[in-house]
Amino acid sequence: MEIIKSIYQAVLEGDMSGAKDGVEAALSEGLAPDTIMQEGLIAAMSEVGSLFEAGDFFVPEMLISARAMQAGLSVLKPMLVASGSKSAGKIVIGTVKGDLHDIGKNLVGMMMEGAGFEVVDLGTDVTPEKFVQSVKDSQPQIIAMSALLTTTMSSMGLTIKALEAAGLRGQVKVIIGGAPVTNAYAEQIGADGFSPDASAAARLAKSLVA
Ligand code: B1M
Repeated sequence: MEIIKSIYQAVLEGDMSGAKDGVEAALSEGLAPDTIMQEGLIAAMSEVGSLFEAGDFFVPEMLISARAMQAGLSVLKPMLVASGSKSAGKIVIGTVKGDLHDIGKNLVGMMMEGAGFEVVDLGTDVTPEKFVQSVKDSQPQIIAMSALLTTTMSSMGLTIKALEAAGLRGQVKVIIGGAPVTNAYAEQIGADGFSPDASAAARLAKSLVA
């Protein structure tokens, strides 16, 4: 599809207005938001990752591609979030300490909102202490943590330990995700669940509060 190709290209080139206009055009052509997201935005970001690994892209290029992707996503957000008014529960979400990647986390937050959850977004570089404090302040049913770096994943386990130490582990479910995270890792650190993508994360959250 021509329009999907142009969105893909805009993200690859870090063209924010191209990505935004492309998504708007794709929606007016009647393409499904999920197709636009998966085949246009996410596919392009994964190509950016491959180019970075190959040494053809550097951090600045990765960053401007990420901004273009966010611009496209902001157009899709109302469609991804269109939901009923009754709250399914409250979720605190954040990217763990030392990690600044937030596109996947934002996508998970949007899908959670779409599934009817109230979402408290702590942003990026969230310390275990901040997650613990958020449980005291916001009383969520679920904490969702995202990590994109193998070097920051360990903060997920540390956060679970900090919740235990604060005597709060029993009152909140912990779910995790992000490119390097696996189900085996979730089991290893005692999380309540793992999901490989944002839609699966929303389904998992629903099942945990059912
Ligand atoms: Co970074 N980076 N980056 N980066 N970056 C990766 C992750 C990397 C794999 C690239 C590579 O080498 N191929 C690599 C990590 C290697 C590793 O640890 N194994 C890497 C590196 C090395 C780095 C730096 C160290 C580079 C440097 O400075 N030398 C640096 C670290 C900075 C830091 O965090 N402290 C860095 C910086 C950056 C930018 C700032 C430039 C930018 C981030 C901008 C931003 O997020 N605002 C960036 C980007 C864009 C990437 C890539 C290219 C794309 C990530 C992305 O947004 N993907 C990435 C390569 C790649 O992943 N292919 C890469 C799209 C997004 C939708 O997918 O986040 O995986 P993702 O989310 C998915 C699922 O994982 C899941 O749902 C989402 C989709 O449905 N999910 C969850 C995510 N979180 C979840 C939580 C859940 C459930 C599911 O909770 C329940």
